[in-house]
Amino acid sequence: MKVGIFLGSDSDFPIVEDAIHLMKRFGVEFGLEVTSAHRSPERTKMLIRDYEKNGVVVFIAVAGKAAHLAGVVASHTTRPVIGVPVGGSGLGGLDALLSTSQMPMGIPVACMGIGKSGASNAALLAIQILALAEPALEKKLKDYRSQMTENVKVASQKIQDKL
Ligand code: RP5
Repeated sequence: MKVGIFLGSDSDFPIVEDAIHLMKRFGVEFGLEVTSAHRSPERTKMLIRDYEKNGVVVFIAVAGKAAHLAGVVASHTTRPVIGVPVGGSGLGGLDALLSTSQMPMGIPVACMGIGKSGASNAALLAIQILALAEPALEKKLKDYRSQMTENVKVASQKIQDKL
C-alpha cells in the first residue's frame, strides 16, 4: 500500500470520491479509514503504525471544522502528510483550512484547498511524490496533463463555434 487516506468522519467520504477515482486511474494502491483525531485518538495512532508497517509512503488526512487530523497524523509519522480541509461548516471550511494550514514550525502538513478539488489535488500530489521513484507513474502524470491541455483546446473551440 502506497497512500493512506484517513477521513475524520464517514460524512467526509463524498469529498474523496473523485480522488479515489484518480488513485485507481493511476493504479496506485491505497487504503482508506475513517478515524478521528478526537473521537478515536488511539485508533488513529494504531492505524498510522499499521500503515507504516505496510509501506505507506504518503498520508492524506481529510477533516472539517476544528480540523486537527492532519496535524495529529503528522505528529506520529515522518512520512509526508497532505491535509484536505472539508467545507460545509458554518464557516464554509475556513475553520478547517486555517486549522490544517497553520501548523506550528516543526511538524509540517501540506495543505490543499477546501473540498473535492483539494482532495483530488491531494491525490495528484501524492502520486507526484510516488513518481519520484516510479518512472511509469511520471509518464502517466505527463499523459494526464497532456489530456488536460487537449481538453482546454476543445473547450475553447466549442465556445468559438457558438460565437
Ligand atoms: C470532523 O467534523 C469531520 O472530519 C467532519 O468533517 C466534521 C463533522 O463530522 P460529523 O459530525 O459529520 O461526524 O471531525
